[in-house]
Amino acid sequence: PHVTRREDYRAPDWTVPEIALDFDLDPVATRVRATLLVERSGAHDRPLVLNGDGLAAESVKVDGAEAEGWRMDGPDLVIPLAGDAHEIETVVTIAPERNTQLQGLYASSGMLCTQCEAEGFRRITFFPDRPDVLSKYKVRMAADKARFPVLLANGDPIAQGDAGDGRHWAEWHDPFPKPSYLFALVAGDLVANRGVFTTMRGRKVDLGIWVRAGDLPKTDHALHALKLSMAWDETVYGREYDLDVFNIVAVDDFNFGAMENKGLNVFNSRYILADPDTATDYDYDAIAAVVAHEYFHNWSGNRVTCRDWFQLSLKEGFTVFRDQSFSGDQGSKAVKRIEDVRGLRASQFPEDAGPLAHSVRPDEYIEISNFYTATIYNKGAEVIRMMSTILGREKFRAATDLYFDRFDGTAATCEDFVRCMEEAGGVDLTQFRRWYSQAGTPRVSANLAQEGGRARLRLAQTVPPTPGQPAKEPMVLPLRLKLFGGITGRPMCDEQLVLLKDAAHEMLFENLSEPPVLSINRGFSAPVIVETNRTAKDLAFLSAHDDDPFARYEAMQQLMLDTLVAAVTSGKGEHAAVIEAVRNTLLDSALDKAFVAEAVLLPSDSFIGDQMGMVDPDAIFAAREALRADLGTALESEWRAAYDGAQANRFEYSPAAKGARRLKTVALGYIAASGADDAAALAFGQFEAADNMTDRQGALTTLVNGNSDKREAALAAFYQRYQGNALVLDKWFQTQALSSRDDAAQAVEALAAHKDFTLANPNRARALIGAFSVNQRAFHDPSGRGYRFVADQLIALDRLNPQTAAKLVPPLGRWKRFDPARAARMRAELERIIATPGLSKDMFEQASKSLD
Ligand code: HT7
Ligand code: ZN
Repeated sequence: PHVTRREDYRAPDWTVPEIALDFDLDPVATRVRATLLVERSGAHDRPLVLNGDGLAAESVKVDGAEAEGWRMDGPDLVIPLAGDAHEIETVVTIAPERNTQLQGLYASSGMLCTQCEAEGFRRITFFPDRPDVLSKYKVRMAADKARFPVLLANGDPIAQGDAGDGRHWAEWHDPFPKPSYLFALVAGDLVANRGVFTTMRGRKVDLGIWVRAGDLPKTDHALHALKLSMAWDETVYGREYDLDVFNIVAVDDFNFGAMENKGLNVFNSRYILADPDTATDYDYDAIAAVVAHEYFHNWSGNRVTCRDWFQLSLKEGFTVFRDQSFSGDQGSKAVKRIEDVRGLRASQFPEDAGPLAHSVRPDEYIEISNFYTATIYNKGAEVIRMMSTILGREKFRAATDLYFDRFDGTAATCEDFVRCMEEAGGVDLTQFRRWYSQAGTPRVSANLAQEGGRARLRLAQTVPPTPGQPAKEPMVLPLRLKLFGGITGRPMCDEQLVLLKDAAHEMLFENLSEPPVLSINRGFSAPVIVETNRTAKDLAFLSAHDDDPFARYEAMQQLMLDTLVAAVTSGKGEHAAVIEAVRNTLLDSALDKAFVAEAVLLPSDSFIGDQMGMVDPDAIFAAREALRADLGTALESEWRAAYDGAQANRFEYSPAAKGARRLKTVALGYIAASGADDAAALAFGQFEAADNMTDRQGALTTLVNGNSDKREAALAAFYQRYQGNALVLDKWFQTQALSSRDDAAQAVEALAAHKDFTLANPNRARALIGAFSVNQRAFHDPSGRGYRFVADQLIALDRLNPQTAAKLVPPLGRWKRFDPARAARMRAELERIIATPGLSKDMFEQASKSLD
């Protein structure tokens, strides 16, 4: 397959200042007429090349006459042109109903919608489908009025009318030049939850959240989140919305979370629809975050877009950073930071440590959609966060103002962004740029040694080799640190921001009146792995006394990890220190319940595995279960008190009520782990009495992981209640796929044959296969049945939807971390995937790189 390289970037030969699209919409056969105004860029005699994917040109005209000499070059249309400016018209017919890839124009639950990022526009019409070709779009569409009463596209509605024969039409114009990946249209039988937002300069914007009629009551939360986001971007970044309308449409079949098309965001319905009965607190938070993310793209992505796809993190890393800050501002910043770091460690750190590791600005790809990764998004966000830490709040704002002003209406690069940071921040980021080019998670060792009344801190950093990058240079690591007195618990210095730039660095602390304890990487100021010489006593002390909530959480996690890793290695656990630290946290009434719930959760099986040279899934599971059981038993009365104290009365979506629910379910899990006789009854009681999905799913999870006779009853009742609700049925599949029981692999195989299981819907495929493949013990069943099952499913899914299939390959690529027998079985499945006739390039890239 063809490899695209960053160093081969060349500005476009032809630009397209304007395009008019005319759609005759029909699920079986949609005719698309495209009229492009093209202009030669620079002095050259190269022909116009219009990308296509699976298109056949029915007509090609140049300046109104049948074109001569055009040809197909593979999927692309090549037209020789004599002059410097021409009008090109092409006509193609496409079949939305047969589009199972969900890229381009496709049908979903009776509606027609588009997804063009990254290269889907070329499945709709011939066009230079690259992000640095910006055009003004005029769209006309006609469709059957009864089936598709609502016709939406980017920009502002211009006109609409009756077309006769039961059809109608609408015209939309978008005044802002945009790349083709931001094009969108939707046709369907939809209703809108409407709102109005008045911008900071007093302009009124009509908002609409479009869904099927029955889903309308579930759209208030998304609409509210949209208004909050619009206001937040004005206050925090000075960015105002620019069109008269902003529409969001929810669709059931979607490869990703959502899409930021100009003025017409298209969302996976799981990130729009919410009511207390069907959505968890996690869902509510995710909806607000994704609504914010897509809205923020209007500036970081749409007004300033990417020059090429290697710059993807320019818009994605920055926008994730923006949505994370927004979410932190809506509730507890500390808890949000903990959740984000937990996510980074669960998805990005393993990616950086495996065969698919790549830099934030990659150098090459086979299929760009494989690069919508945790590295581009989440590590990219950490890179922006570090620059904001180095610059400080005011200079960072000056730098983003400069960036938006300078590059408004253009396609920019990561380098452009960093230069704005340097200019407005008055800093030199030459070495910092390595964050864009070097893959791998840096490791920092921090050793504090007391020498009488002084203490010496020795810092050192290394960056591990990654595929194609055997040797690394030192990075710039902004480390927020502080010392506490180990006896009094008092701070011994102000917090310092240390920029570690060299491979090794020493710091001296003088006049210390008591033994110091080191608090480092506070707030997770750098996305690194820190190893320290802190003892269990130091960590327990910090978990109770550190004044940075993240560092406090981190100390507890480290204590738990050290305990678990020691237990896995030695076969027996010494749990007293963890039990005492958890008890102190549970009894600290000054702490917010959401924080307590996070702090007392044990690291996941996978995260424990990530600390070990060779992962032993069964030993890890056993060690973790033993610690859970001991925590449950030793602190049973504290868990019961926490459980009772966290009983929220009636459902309310507020930080305090969410925290209470979270702690309640964590406590329930520990009560069950204690083996208490009444645990299943307690869980079933919560399941039945719940007035919200958080409590209901929390109780279901506890029951599903256990062996009581209430298990099947709860699963059956849940299924019965939510049979017609696809998003909730996803939870039913997912909870079982994540089960910690011995029979999880068997159960998942059976669920794949369930009448409600389908690979055609990405959410359903991810709920079963995606969830199962992160269930460490079940997926890595020594028999290899987990690997075989996932490979079978991925091969089948690839025929329908290569993008979604390819995203599920990485767990099979972690074979190097497992024993030779498991590794051989995992490799064998990867080889079987690669040998499959007709494999997509998406899957080929992921599976073949995973074998290296
Ligand atoms: N920018 C959007 C990316 C996206 C996407 C990428 C590949 C295939 C399908 C897709 N749907 C949306 C989402 C975002 O980051 O906001
Ligand atoms: Zn995005």
